[in-house]
Amino acid sequence: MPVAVVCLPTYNERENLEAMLRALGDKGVRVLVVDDNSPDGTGRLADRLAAELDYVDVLHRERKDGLGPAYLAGFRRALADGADLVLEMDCDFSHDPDDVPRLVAAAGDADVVLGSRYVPGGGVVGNWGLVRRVVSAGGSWYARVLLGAPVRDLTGGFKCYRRAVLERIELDAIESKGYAFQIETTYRALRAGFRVVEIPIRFVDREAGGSKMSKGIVAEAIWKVPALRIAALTGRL
Ligand SMILES: Nc1nc2c(ncn2[C@@H]2O[C@H](COP(=O)(O)OP(=O)(O)OP(=O)(O)O)[C@@H](O)[C@H]2O)c(=O)[nH]1
Ligand SMILES: [Mg+2]
Repeated sequence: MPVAVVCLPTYNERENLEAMLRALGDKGVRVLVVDDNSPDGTGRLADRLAAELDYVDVLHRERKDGLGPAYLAGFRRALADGADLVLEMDCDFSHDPDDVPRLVAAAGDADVVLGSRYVPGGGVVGNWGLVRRVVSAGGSWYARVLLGAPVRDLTGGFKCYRRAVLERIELDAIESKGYAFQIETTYRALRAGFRVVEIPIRFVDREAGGSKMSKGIVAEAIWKVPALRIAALTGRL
């Protein structure tokens, strides 16, 4: 059995964390909570749960610094701890813990597995407004066209990487923080020749806790995508 570590970034997820950790308990994975010193005490709750649940570890960071840096810190820790597979997942139940074994299984045959909303069988469920839907679907379309990447869902954050991918894609060079982080990691994997597959997921809008989406995250993705393309065309990526 490969050692699979789910990196679970949290910022003010007190209402979701315990249920999420317990739901992951029978999935055959370890969980690494990466908390950015959440003002709501998520980090303390994570420590308490880690003391009880032997499959849970916690990485504390000093301040909120965006999803990308939190994931990079989590990836490095997971690799150092011997992970064969490293997963990304949100803590707000938008990603269904029951889908985790499907991502892990699909990694038997692929280097990167993307939980995808935009392949047949996938979708967005719940009360996402028109703006969120257009930003999400439009963002994936924009990135796919500009990068020429044969991937339908480039902005999703439910992913599974084989260890070799994270060892190869120059984590130190990644500065993206939001959606752009998801685009950049998948694009780097494709550029390095890794096999990327998409499996359908149903993405559910969060019910508890607040969104950390911001205009800055969208703006970063808008300029970062052409910047990535230029870096690739000029041999820097
Ligand atoms: N450690 C850390 N986690 C973060 C940060 N920003 C967001 N997260 C976590 O990353 C996951 C995804 O963030 P969300 O707020 O759900 O962002 P989103 O999914 O784009 O937006 P909504 O779900 O629509 O609100 C959640 O588990 C958040 O708690 C951050 O700066 N640091
Ligand atoms: Mg979310």
